[in-house]
Amino acid sequence: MIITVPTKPYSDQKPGTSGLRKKVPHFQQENYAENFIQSIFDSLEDFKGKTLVIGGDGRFYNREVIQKAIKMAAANGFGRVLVGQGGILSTPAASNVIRKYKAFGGIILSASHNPGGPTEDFGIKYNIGNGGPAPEKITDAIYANSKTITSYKTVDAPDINLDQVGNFDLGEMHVDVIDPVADYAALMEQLFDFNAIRNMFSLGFRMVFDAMSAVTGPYAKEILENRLGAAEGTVRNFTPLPDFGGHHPDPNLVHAKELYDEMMGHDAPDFGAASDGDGDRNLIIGQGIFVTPSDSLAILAANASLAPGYSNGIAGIARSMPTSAAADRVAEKLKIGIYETPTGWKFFGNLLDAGKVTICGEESAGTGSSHVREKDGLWAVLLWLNVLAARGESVQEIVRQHWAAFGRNYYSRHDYEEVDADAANGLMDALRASLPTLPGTKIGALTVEKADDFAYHDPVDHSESRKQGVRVLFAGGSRVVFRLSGTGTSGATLRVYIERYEPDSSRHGIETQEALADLIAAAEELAQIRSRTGRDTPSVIT
Ligand code: G16
Repeated sequence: MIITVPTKPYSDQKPGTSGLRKKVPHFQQENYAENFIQSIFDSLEDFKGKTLVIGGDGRFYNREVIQKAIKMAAANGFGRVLVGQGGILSTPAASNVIRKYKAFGGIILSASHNPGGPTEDFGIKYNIGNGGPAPEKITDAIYANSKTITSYKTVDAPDINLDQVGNFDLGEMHVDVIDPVADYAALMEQLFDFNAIRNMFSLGFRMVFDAMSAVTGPYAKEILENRLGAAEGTVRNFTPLPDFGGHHPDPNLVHAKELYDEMMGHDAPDFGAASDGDGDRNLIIGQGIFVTPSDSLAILAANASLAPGYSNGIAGIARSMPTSAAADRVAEKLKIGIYETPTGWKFFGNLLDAGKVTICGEESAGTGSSHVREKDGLWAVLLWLNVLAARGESVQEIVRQHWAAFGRNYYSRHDYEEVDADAANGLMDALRASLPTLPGTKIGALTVEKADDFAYHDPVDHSESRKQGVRVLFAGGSRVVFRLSGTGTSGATLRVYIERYEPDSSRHGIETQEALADLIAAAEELAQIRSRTGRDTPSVIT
């Protein structure tokens, strides 16, 4: 019953920062998803008879592609597929299942924080046996295969019933439909002091978690309300919807504005948090204070040993280059390694596998640890809860004390979305061309000390990744970074990352955009954003 279906290649299946992301109608083109999945399988070796994990964030088209992927896995010779009930597995839960059951790898269907629905976004990515996103060597091979593919293999069989936990046979292959939450919740119980957190809730600690009608709903309900005793109603928007209720499931200050406003208002709960479409990003807000992802990484790293899973300390910290240097100061104090990688969680995998780092984070609302090989939204929320329970202080107190001890890295990201791709590339080319002449240049009161295009040499496999973002570093430790997003699905998104280090605690109460005003002006002068993109203001400021 294995059938070989002739197909023609598509030229645009190059995986981006995190897999292939396109609009749903694009994925619905004839054989588009099948071509990409076959190209993944054709890039892998020695998987016959082995296990593949399949799951997704429940967005529109998830179920259809899961059925295709299961049948293609059977035809290509996998021995077993583990698939989440309802086709659901959050990205960190999928990473955990791959690791726990020693699977060969996994296919995760998600476009993360991008909107979902019949005309919105969809995505497919492949994770390797360590549970993490495939490294560039594999994504390059997938792209190469997608350009020459002539056929794909599938089986002629009815769809698997995804709605019930159970076992099925599909030809020679076994399919296990598994509870998507159980293994993940068990892992969280091992890492954190559930008794202390439960006790904090029982004493009246109030929290709001916005699951944004996306995949973390069932995980957060089970862990926060059922196991930790948070009041019913703590978890909002907990039913995963194929279109996320028409919202962007992006936990930032724009798309989680209601939560932000509530946390800034009178009688705010003690703690507010949210996660994204596929459950790997997080938003952390205390009463009257938003914690930037870069600060959250630094604070979690500094306090991790309060949680049982990290009580022996952490081996090192890794952050993506555009993430602020707040974590570097923690690493210095703890006398542990700090690694600066390109944007993309895949770059942390080698460092984690080699035991060089325990905690990783990115400015793009991602934090995680060696427990899986993906960033993990709910993990970050639980580590915060563990720290709050252990210290008995508010988020605001913990953040302010951290700044007083380490200095404050004022930080903001300005995004210009859906910019004309040629204009965005022209802007980056011009910046790159100006690099040699920038050092010594004065812009207002700022002097450029160094300027480069970030390149990464992986200390474990010695691979090189070039052109990962233009950095302009100013005397005194401030900087602006420019790069184009690798996750957008229409036009180009220019990201401008702005950072100033302020050691003086009497100057830690300034509004962020105000504290960064001269750097924001310098970014405009350096890149000519207005004239090149035709935009007066960023589309999103975080
Ligand atoms: C993905 C990657 C992250 C990256 C983020 C933003 O996150 O996994 O490592 O930081 O995209 O990338 P870019 O700046 O290229 O858009 P997610 O949550 O979308 O999977």
